[in-house]
Amino acid sequence: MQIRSFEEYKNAYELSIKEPENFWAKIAENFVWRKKWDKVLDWNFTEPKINWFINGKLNITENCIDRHLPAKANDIAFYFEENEIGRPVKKITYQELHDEVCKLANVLRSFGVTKGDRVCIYLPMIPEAVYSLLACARIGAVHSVVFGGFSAQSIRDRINDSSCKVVLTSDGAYRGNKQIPMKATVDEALKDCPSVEKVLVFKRTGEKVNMQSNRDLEWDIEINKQRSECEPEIMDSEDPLFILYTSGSTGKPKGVVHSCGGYMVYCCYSFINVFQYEPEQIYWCTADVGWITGHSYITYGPLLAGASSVIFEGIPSYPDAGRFWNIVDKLKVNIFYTAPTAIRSLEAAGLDFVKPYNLSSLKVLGSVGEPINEEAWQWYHKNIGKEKCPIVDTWWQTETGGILISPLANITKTKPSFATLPLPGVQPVLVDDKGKLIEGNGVEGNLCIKFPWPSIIRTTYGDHERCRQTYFATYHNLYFTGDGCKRDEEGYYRITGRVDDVINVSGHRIGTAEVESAINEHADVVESAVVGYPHDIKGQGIYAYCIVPKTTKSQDELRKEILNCVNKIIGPIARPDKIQIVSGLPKTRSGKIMRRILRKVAEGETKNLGDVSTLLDPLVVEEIVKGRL
Ligand code: 7RM
Repeated sequence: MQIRSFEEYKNAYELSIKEPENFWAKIAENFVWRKKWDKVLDWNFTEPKINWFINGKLNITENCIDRHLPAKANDIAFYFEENEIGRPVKKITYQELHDEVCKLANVLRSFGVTKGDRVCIYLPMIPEAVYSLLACARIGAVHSVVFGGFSAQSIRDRINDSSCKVVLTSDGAYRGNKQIPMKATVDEALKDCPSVEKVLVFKRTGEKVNMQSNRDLEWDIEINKQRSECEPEIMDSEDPLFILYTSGSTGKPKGVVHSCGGYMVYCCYSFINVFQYEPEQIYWCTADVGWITGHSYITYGPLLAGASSVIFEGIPSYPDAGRFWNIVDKLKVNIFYTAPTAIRSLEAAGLDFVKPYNLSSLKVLGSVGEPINEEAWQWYHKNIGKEKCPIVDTWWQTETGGILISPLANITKTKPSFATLPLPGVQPVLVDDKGKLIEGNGVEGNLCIKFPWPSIIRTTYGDHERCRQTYFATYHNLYFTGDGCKRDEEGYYRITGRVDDVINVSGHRIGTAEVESAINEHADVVESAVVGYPHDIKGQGIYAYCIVPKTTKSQDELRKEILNCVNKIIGPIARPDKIQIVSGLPKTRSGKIMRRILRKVAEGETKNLGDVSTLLDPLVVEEIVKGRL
């Protein structure tokens, strides 16, 4: 399964294109299947229908845990570093992981959760979050994790969209010097969630919470009633494993659905190859399980590979900007995987926060979530990797399930800000806006993938048509990523960012339409338009233009209220950085907002705004330029 040289990479790549079924069958043979598949792949991108390892039977947790026990029962699966500095690290062996996951799976079964039922997970970054995903997978329940930065209303929408039966949460969360309520937020969400029967509450902060009788139960009490053995549910390759909601250019977030077999195979294969993980190494991905990175490269990938990894509860800036490096030193981390936004903020804090720590254990550095600018790349390379660690700039998406374009550590020659080359089995193409293939090198276009890989999105929960529309209808017979991309003279790929109305704030995907509709909930706002603009630390910031024709409030008051609206409807992660009150928006005669102009103004451009001749009222632009923030 592991590629060891560039030569081997090229051979594997070639084989994966010529004989994809043989290629993936060979890799899939490394896993425990209760029944082998009859056929490797059946697909079309028109419906779309994508089936991998057809009629294969498995349980992913058996592959993540049980199969490692004979050799690794006492090896560390996770090191847990708490939010508070100076605490001893908590070690969780594979045997302990097995026992905890089984007990929790049995609790879920005792609640009447069975194969196919949906379970919502809203937890801080603690080992119980990882146990929760695995406990669901153990019994064939479909997990739907909601990131802790989302509001009660967002939780409610997600729970209702997939009618979750159970919610797994905690009393509160520690995040830096803040204590954040979790259960209270869930209570608020559940005021209108008829499908929810039980809520299991983990005690983390010890804060007082309301417990509704017959619905809410204490984690420890329930766990202690259960045995630490739990027969895994036998799943079909194409049974859903999880739903994860993600934002797009229109409407409410979509529930991206991944299935068991293909996801397992690709997750493990990509983890081992991109990071070149070697037994005994310590791996740390700083993501949150609320995002796809936390699913694929904190939970499933590393466990499938039998790795030892770090779970960190806190944030990079607490108690100071040296925290990441303190942990790397303390735990002798070998592979470190984080987001460009974190790198930029730690760079801004200065080298005094890096110098005290011994980072010589580091062998490989990773980046994910957004384009990494050259300056951040160089800083990371020089000051963290001491110019001896390759940086794997990993491009992928919630919908792709795993890393698609990335260097393989120490194998692929890296190039700052390039995700470099596709993994075996991945066939990227660039197309122009009409869908015409752009061939050759030294070109730029919309990034599509023309052949399925095992962990490709299967559907969007409850609405297959939306999946087709969003990803497979833009360009015939291609999966469309929504990203723009360059292919340089060497054939290396460089992702330039979204070409749709999605903004990437600190690596978090936010739909401008969603923010607009949250802002429009404010009684005095009649219309708004939201765009992204370059932000030194976050990558992109959120710039909102709001029309507020009649109001008795001051601009400051309005801004505060608009922020509260977004906070309440989506959550703090979607709060605009800038809010400009305007009297009109630049529209074409057919009523379309010209976002191109708004983006330019938000970027700070005041003169070359392009063609404004189709505008209904060109004076609007003058006003906007004058009032820009
Ligand atoms: C893993 C994740 C996906 C979007 C994607 C891109 C952007 C992610 C990179 C990147 C440039 C990268 N999933 N993106 N990784 N852009 N270089 N290495 O982030 O679904 O939350 O976001 O993120 O725009 O489409 S995600």
